[in-house]
Amino acid sequence: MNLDAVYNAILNGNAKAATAATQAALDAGVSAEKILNEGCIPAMSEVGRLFEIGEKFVPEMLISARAMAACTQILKPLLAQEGVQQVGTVVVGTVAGDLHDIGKNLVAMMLEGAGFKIIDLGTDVSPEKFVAAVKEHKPDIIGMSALLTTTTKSIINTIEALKEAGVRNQVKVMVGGAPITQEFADKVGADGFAPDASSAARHAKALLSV
Ligand code: B12
Repeated sequence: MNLDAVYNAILNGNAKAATAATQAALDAGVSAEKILNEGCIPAMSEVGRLFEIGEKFVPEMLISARAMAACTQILKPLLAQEGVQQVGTVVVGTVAGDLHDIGKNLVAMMLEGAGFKIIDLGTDVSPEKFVAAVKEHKPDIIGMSALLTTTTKSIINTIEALKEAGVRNQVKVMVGGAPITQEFADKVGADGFAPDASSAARHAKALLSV
């Protein structure tokens, strides 16, 4: 089945049409993962490209993001496998100064599907808040998301704060988001990087050898 209807509805920021098209694709037997990877995510990438060349503006990005969120609400229970054994705890959050949460939410969703317990701190999460969450929840991994070149600095600040609080060696650090690369992850001393949500889940399991 062609996922153009899902793609176009998200691109045009039409949440109602996006949910209807997602439901229609599911009814036609298309897997949730395929709808996400071949309909929803490419649409958001195109929104970004159009923004970059000045053909879309912030309010339009926002309504596309809302349409995407409406689709992922439908897909979430289907992506999270039922009855999977808990393999670890992950604290996730978008770093300080950054409000982008679509990618972070997808990563959380896929990790949950892979059997991780998720503690989602939301967006604009300060280094102090990450540190407090590590102390409180004793997670196996923290996953930091950054979408702006300017907020990649917040990842560095957070890793620094974890060191200062003496908890850096108690937790694995994973980083991701559009401007993040393996090279950046290595440079800042993160334990892991993944370019997308499915590989994030695989990588998280590998980090814990589960
Ligand atoms: C939607 C969007 C918005 C929405 C966000 C809504 C929301 N609830 O998230 C709104 C309108 C609010 C917004 C605002 C802004 N945005 Co914006 N936005 C985007 C856009 C179009 C899509 C992002 C997205 O959701 N992508 C889809 C998801 C699925 O992909 P993803 O986030 O990359 O996540 C995947 C991977 O990176 C990875 N991943 C993500 N996080 C993590 C974490 C871990 C641990 C791991 C392992 C993996 C991982 O897995 C994810 C799933 O596969 C991008 C363009 C783009 N191509 O990225 C611009 C973009 C990120 N925005 C940009 C800008 C400039 C802004 C603003 C500054 C605009 C303005 N002038 O106000 C503000 C900043 C607000 C702020 N302080 O954060 C620029 C950033 C440029 C830069 N290099 O710094 C971009 C790249 C657009 C562009 N091409 O210029 N934006």
